[in-house]
Amino acid sequence: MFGIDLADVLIVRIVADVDGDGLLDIYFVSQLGGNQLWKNAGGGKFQNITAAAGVGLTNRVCVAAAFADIDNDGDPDLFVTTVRMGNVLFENLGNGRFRDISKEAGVDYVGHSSGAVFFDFTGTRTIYGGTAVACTPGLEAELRAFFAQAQALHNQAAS
Ligand SMILES: [Ca+2]
Ligand SMILES: [Ca+2]
Repeated sequence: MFGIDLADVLIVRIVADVDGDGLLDIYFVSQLGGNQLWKNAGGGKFQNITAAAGVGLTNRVCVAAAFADIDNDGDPDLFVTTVRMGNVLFENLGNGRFRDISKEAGVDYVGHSSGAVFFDFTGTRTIYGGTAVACTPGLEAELRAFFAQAQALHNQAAS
C-alpha cells in the first residue's frame, strides 16, 4: 500500500497526525520485524520515519497500539502492547519524534498484553482506535478503505 512493504504477519494499524501538519500519519504494529511509522507526505505518498521517530520496537512481539494526547499538549502520544516483552508508552516530542516514558509513567507492565485503548473522561479529545487484520491479497484495498474513512473522520472533527 502506498509503497509500504511490511512482513506478512498480523498487522494492526492506527492513524494520527503525529507531526501536526494536518495530514494523518500511519503506525503499523507487526508481530515480526518491528513496527513502522509512516508520515503522510500528501498526494497519496508516505515516508517511513520509524528510525527518526524511535518507535520501531524491533526486538519485541507487538500486538496493539493506540494514540491519545496524554499530556494535553496537542500532539498524539503512543501506547504499544507486547507479548511478555513490556508495554511501551511514547511521549510525542513534536516533529515526528517520540520518547519512551514507560517506566516513569508506571505502564511498563511485562506480561501477555493484547488490546491498547485510551479513553477520555472529559470527551474533549478525538481518539482513533486500532483494528487487526490478517494479511491477505485483499489487504491493500482494505487499508485504502480504512485510511480514507479515518481521514474523512479526521477532517470532519477538524472542521
Ligand atoms: Ca502528519
Ligand atoms: Ca501529547
